[in-house]
Amino acid sequence: MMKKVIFSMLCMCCIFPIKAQQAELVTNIAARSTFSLNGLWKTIVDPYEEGYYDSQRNPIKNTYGLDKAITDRTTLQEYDFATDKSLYVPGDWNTQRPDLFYYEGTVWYRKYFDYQVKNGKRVFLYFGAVNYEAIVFLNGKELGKHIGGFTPFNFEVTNLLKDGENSVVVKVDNKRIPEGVPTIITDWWNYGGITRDVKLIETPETFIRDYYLQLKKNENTKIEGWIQLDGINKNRPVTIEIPELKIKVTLQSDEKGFASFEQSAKPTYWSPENPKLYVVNIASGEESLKDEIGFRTIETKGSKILLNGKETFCRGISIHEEAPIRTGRAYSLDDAKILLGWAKEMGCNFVRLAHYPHNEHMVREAERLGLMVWAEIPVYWSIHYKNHDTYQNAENQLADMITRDKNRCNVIIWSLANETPRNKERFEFLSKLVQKARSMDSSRLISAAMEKVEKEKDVLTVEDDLSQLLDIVSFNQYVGWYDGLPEKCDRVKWVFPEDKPVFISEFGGGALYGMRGGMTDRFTEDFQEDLYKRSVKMLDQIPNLSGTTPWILMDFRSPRRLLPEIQDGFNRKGLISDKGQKKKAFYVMQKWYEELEKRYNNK
Ligand code: GCB
Repeated sequence: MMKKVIFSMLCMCCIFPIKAQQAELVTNIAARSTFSLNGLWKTIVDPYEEGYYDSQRNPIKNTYGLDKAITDRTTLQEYDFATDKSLYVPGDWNTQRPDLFYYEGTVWYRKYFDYQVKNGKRVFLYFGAVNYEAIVFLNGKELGKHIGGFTPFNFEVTNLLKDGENSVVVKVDNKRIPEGVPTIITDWWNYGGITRDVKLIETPETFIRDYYLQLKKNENTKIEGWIQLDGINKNRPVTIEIPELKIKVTLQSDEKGFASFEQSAKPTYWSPENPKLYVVNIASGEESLKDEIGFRTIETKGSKILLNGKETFCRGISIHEEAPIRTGRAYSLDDAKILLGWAKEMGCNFVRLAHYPHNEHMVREAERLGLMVWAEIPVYWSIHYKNHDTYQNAENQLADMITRDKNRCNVIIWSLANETPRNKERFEFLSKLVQKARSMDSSRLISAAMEKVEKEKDVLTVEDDLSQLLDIVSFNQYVGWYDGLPEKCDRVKWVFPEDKPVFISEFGGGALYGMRGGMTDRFTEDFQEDLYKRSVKMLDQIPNLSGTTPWILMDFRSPRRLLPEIQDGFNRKGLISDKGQKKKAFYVMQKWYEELEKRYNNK
């Protein structure tokens, strides 16, 4: 088990990074033998970080991570997990306890679990996500730290687990920091906590840690892939089987546990109309992992996006990872089913999972439902472009997102940033991220949500050097909301010098469900409906337009939205309210997407 050294290096022929801060990421958790640590955890709210630092802010020896119990009353100890309150995991703390609604800082989590140590097994402690910084202890030993609120991480704990009762403690800190990714200002709620599943993963001593299997770019009659084993006995046979395609390949991994292959195949392509997935079995030694994998091609040609060689229009919607109806951070398959079910009802074939990697249920369920995905990292607004650690943090989040989701054929776009101000440092920062994304995955499209400019009165365009590095010209625009009134949509002209697909990654405006009024009365459903009608007409005039993801599917909590009785802490640009009620504009999109579907089917 490696820990605490923060560096990354390239691993053999595969270009996926090894991060030594934690053990390298174990993927496809759903297919593995796991032991859930979800449920109630004991917690201590620790705004001054008493449990970790002394008064001079030096780490203390007697940290809460040691999980000491008060056994006799002569002991002076000023914390006690046993008698303190609990929180449910997975889940944000803000919506579980009224006293934590606005809380930003440290909360300690502690869970006891019984475990039976098994010979010949390795064990990893896995977290789907913790927002924002996690320091993890097992049986009093500090395992390491993870930074970034939306990506998974794991530590090997094989030699630290005890037979019988074990204690895991996590110091979770969601304080916003200027050099963080994201930085201190975002337009979403900074939900704190262990927000996704926690598991122990059991593996054989040598096991299949990761693998890649997709259609080969530009050679769509071949499936290519690689397998990465982890353990002492790495040099051994690995079998890949796709029974429905009658494929069975046996490879010999090299001394580093790596094996790659290419195989001719004629799979039925995955598409929104037919989201075909194939059962894939990968086996080595005593282990066998099952996945469901789809095959498709994705490319751009001039101003078109081609899916399986056919021009496609991405009929999308932006979605935050916000729980439907109950509000709070979404994490479950049920949440995913509701959110994506609404997208399907709107007529979508595409979703933008904004503004950070969503939980794995969202991506996998979207794949089953035939929804293409734009996946993104929280390089949002004004982060610290000159700061090397900020860059490394962003790159780690990107690498972890790609590592987790690289086998999901529905992910067609990795997006690297949202509305970042144009300047030299930002360009260098994002150029490096583009290179990183392409080096890890050259098969998908790379994008970023840029901003529009008005180059002369009513003439709109995108003027951003970054777009030369991207596969599509994607940008957010709020003509009719932040920029004038909806009638402005009727008179503007859009021009795009580059021959690339144009993608509008945000547009829209706010409305409180049920609030009615004139068409120019802000926050009424009538205003929002009119804005959508005019926006759709305007967008229909853009010849290169290849997709849109209006902002946003559902109202979501944001501390920046303070208008009493209307916003009350919610960004109201949802086409659906936080209680699940559809606003009038929802049906404008539904109608337009129905027309677009027909139009593109007839091409
Ligand atoms: C944007 C941001 C998004 C905001 C939205 C808004 O441009 O990308 O995060 O929530 O506008 O509602 O202002």
